[in-house]
Amino acid sequence: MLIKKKPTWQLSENDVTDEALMHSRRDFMMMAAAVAGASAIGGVPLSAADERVLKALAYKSGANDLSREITDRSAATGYNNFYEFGTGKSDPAKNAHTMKVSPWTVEVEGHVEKTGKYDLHDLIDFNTLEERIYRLRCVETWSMVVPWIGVPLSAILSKFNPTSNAKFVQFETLADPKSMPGISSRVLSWPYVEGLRMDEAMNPLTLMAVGMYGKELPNQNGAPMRLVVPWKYGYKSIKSIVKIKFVSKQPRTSWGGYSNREYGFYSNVNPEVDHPRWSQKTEQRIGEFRRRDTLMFNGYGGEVAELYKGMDLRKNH
Ligand SMILES: Nc1nc2c(c(=O)[nH]1)N[C@H]1C(S)=C(S)[C@@H](COP(=O)(O)O)O[C@H]1N2
Ligand SMILES: [Mo]
Repeated sequence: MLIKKKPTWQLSENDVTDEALMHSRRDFMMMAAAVAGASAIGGVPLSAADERVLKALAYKSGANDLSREITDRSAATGYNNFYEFGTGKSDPAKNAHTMKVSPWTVEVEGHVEKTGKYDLHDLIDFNTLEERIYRLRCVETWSMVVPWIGVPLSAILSKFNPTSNAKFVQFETLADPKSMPGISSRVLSWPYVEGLRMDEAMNPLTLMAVGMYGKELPNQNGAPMRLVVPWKYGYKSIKSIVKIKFVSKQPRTSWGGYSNREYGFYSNVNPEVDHPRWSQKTEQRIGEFRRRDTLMFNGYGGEVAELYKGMDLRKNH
């Protein structure tokens, strides 16, 4: 008999809702409801529309191991990698407010039937937002646990009807020299690009996030939409996406261009494969002093190990 394992982000049915958390999240829920066209909710508590959004977000806290380990919001929004705004960890929080995130247009190209330019709200159904508590692990050995809000990437990609030639998908970040002081530096190639194999992109764990901690994404975390690919190193989770391109060959990535030896295309979290400049066996949660053992696939092996069956994970690092 095939026993389907419960995904790690799915919380059990009898979890209790935490009132306090729920209230701090009202702003975002209201925004989501407003986007969904329910304009009559202003100030009226728990209208039908409000309730619907609340249900869609399915807030259940204190439920699994990860929710007990949630990183302080101030750490997750104040210690960032977003090189377009500088290479220092506090640069993005300082500089990213200059990026204009509304309106936001995304260009869809390549091997799909429905290429074109889409508004953010055509891509994401704000009625179906989910909260998922995921670990994020930077290649630089720090990690954090964040309550992300978003939709499965598969729900977005399938809208465009990919053809059988679409084997990989490439994503591109906004590159605006006026609002992004970091792109005058040649540290990476701009625009920032990343890619996934089609089956990785369609895996139910892969999330297109529009919010975190019950609110819209702060600019420094990749507003208005960014990927979260929890079994891969953080740099695969590309921010502020303006282009999605369906391609037949493994696409170029910005970090691969920086050093292919250090940053492979797959970039699965793997304690057994050292980064050329440091060991990846342990990691440190932001805000903790002790080091933890790094988990294969960042702890999501039950859901994704299958994708790499038969591949040499040292070669395909
Ligand atoms: N466009 C863009 N996306 C990016 C980056 C970047 O520099 N530019 N940095 C990546 C890296 S290295 C990490 S670890 C994560 C960090 O996400 P966070 O700042 O939300 O923690 O974003 C990733 N996405
Ligand atoms: Mo990173």
